[in-house]
Amino acid sequence: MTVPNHFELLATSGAARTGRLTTPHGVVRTPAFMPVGTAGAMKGMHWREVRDAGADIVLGNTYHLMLRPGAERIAALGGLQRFTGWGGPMLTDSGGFQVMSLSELRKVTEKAVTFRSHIDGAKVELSPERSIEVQRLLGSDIAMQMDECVRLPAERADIERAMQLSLRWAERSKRAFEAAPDGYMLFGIVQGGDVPDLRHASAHGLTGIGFHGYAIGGLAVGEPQAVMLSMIEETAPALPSDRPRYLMGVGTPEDILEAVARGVDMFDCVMPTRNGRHGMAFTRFGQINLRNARHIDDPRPLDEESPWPAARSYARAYLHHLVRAGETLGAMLLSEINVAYYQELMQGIRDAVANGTFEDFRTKTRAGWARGDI
Ligand code: PRF
Repeated sequence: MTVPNHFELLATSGAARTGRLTTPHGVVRTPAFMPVGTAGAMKGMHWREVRDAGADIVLGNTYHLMLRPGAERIAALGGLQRFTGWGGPMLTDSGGFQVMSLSELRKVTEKAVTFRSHIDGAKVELSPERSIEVQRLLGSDIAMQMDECVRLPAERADIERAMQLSLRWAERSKRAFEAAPDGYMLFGIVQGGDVPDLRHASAHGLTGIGFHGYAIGGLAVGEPQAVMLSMIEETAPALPSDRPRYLMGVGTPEDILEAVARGVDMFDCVMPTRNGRHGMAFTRFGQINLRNARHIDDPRPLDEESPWPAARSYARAYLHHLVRAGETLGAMLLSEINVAYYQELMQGIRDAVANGTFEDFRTKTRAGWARGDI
């Protein structure tokens, strides 16, 4: 059975693309950056600010939400969009990746992963079928297949075993998803580490199964940026050009710009909010560490030309003070400033691709970051 396509490609500029992805809870403009609201909240931000910053879609996590408050409970309360008040499109990650990074005593078998909850130590089993069921209960607009991601560097044999297991889990995920209502989507995930032929085999296998969109997983897991970019170059052209491509867990503004240049349409990362909580600001002039003593008497805003009010109004001296004093407001302001900067970047990318001037935008944006904060 063919999988309906909810993605419309609007324009390309080189390998860069811009398009629209229509979900049950609204339209997503691509290239899109999804801020991460792991446990049903954007840390340090109101949903209103996330929306005003320009985000069309946010990411939630199966792993966290199934453990607390529980998928069946969220379903009874009207689904994740209603439960949280976000209301808009949501993509959920499938859980396997979070099990590997957060929980103890994990065991991977053909059938499922078993692990102990990082919250209360309870033993939990997560299979590809249960992951799809949880994501359906959450009401996720875009569900992800369960996969196994191997950290790099790794042996080819280990990368290959995890890639093949992920392909078998992709088939089971697709079968489990088949009864989903119209408009809801399931994405497959390419694995294969830093080995080109394994990347090709994974992309080919997933395309044969057929998904609404395709993610590139298993990158930004310890390899140099050049390896990540060359793996994207191997993988993106092997995926159907009429479907969205999503690079999971990436990254810095530079990573995003370079991945767009290689044909990627969607991204997620904790970086804008997490780094914001640690006193870092993302700007057109690169990253600025507000903890640094050089800001203590600086009356200038972070960027007087920013479209985001907090980035052009608060003095660097004040942000420095808030960060040093450990004030909650410092983390909140830097989180909104960073999420807004990421969205400003994505809007700039979308406009440039639509105008056919992406190369020029890429050069100028990189020059701004390289110029640094002066
Ligand atoms: N798989 C899943 N989620 C992920 C990844 C992956 O490979 C990554 C790797 N960067 C981040 N999040 N399911």
